[in-house]
Amino acid sequence: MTNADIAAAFDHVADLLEYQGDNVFRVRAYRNAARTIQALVESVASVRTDPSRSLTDLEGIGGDLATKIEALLDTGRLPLLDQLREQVPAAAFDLMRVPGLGPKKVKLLIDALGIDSLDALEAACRDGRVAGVKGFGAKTQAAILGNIAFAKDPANSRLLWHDADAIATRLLEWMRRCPQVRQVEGAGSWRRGKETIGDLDLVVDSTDAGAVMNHLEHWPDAVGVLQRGDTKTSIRGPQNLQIDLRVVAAESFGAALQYFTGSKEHNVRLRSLARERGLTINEYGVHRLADLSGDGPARGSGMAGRTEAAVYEAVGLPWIPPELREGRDEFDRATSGTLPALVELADIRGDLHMHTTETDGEDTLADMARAAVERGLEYIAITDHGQRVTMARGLDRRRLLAQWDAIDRLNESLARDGDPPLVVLKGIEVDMLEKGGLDLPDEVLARADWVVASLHYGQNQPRDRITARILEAIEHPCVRVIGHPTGRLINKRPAYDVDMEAVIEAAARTGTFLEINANPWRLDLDDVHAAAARRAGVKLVISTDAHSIRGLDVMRCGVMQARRAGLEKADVANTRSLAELTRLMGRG
Ligand code: DGT
Ligand code: CA
Ligand code: CA
Ligand code: ZN
Repeated sequence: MTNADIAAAFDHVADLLEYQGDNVFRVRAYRNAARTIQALVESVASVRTDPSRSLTDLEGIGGDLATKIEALLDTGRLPLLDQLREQVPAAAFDLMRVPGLGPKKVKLLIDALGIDSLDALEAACRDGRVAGVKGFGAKTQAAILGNIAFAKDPANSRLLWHDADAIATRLLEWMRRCPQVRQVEGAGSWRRGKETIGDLDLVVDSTDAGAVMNHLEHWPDAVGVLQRGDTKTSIRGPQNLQIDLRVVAAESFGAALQYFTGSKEHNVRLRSLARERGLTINEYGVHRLADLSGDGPARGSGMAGRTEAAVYEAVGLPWIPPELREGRDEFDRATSGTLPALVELADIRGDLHMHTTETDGEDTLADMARAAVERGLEYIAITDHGQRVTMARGLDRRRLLAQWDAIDRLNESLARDGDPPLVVLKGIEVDMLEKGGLDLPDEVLARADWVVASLHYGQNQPRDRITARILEAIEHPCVRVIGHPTGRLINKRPAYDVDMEAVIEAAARTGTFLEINANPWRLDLDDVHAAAARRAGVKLVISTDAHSIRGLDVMRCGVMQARRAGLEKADVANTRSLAELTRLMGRG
């Protein structure tokens, strides 16, 4: 049982309790516990076995939940979950995977129409029965139909990069402990930093494939062996992730790493470039076509293969960063010598979107500031929600001004002994209202250091309405950045319908920034849109949208998405010092 498995079990309990109409506090306790465990860096099992610690030290874990975690660790089962599964119709869980259908709505549908599967729900939408259920209507029915397609698409069941990365990091550490492993690297979509991962690919340099494959199969987190050959094996790891391992000789390691990093589209282009030069590339190396016998290239007999750089060099190219290997414009840029120097985590100097306990954050203003100092940030903006977000106790004028007073005092105390280690900007995340306009008055926004405008409500409106709302915010003189501009949640909710070309054009014209939200579920703008924004001259801001201290640590996910977009340091506004950023905002 990994942290993710335990978190999933608690989330499942929360869903089923909510379905049954159980006490909201009990439901919330399970959800909070799931969140805590999901975000924990160390494994719950190691906290439990550490004699100096207790599971109940973890935020939101009391005695009862600790007992349940122990049961899960010991037996892999949770009796409460088994009971609930018997009480709640099996289809309920499938139906809850449809974006926008929470436990309560699912119960209404099951009770009213006897729906017993996703297909049955789809049929009930098509013949208009859903629209007749109390609380639903024709519009909701149409939205559900669209979202069923989303839930059924296998593209929406891939693992988040952030989750796969946690697994990859542990696995690489384990593999490096194998004496027969000379080099090991992760490849595939994980290395390219794609936002979701289908399976994890590892390439190992060793002369003893058998020993290496045995070592992998004995990884404590391995769940089972899927198939095994002479030099490759596939196992199932945590969270149902498939792991593919290939073992090659040292002279082929670079070629194999290049090949299995992909993407397929990139490799196809690379091979056709090679052919134009009378060469051929495969996972063993680069060969001259003229040298080939009828049997194809002999393993390891090629002209390059030991390193990736040598493989690219053999076709007259510089080494191309994995994040760019999607078969887009990377070959044009490589041949013309204009490959970008990609932005790095270390370039980031500030974080301009985060929440506190004043709204839906878990940590206080002072705690967030302290955590930012610990992470070496030079400035942060506190951007709690505006009043429209009632679910998060959004700030009205009075509470916002009180928070800004608190920020003034905090900055004074940070600066008391000379140069402040951190400057806290007085910010706000305003909501773009359904009917247009923002949820706080202009005279208040004019006093902010930093305004993020986001669209959280009315996401089902038609394209022209959504676009008009966002354009209006972009034109607003106080709005500095558009937060998570498409609103998508990976695997959970599709983007709203927006004319991104118009948004980018307006952002470029007005000097408004666009956000790359670093939350692993969002990563919005995505790589393609962020690249388009850069081409149009828009500056991006990479922000964590942290709702807790540990939420600050997802910055690297946002930087990865920015790298996939080909962004350089200069394209990202929060790589600048605060003084430079202020100038860039046209306020210096
Ligand atoms: P994923 O696992 O769906 O997230 O995506 P990838 O890119 O990791 O794909 P995967 O695991 O199927 O294969 C890893 C890399 O190996 C892929 O990016 C390119 C290379 N590769 C695998 N199969 C083929 C193939 O049939 N043709 C070519 N050209 N390359 C392949
Ligand atoms: Ca893969
Ligand atoms: Ca694979
Ligand atoms: Zn936010």
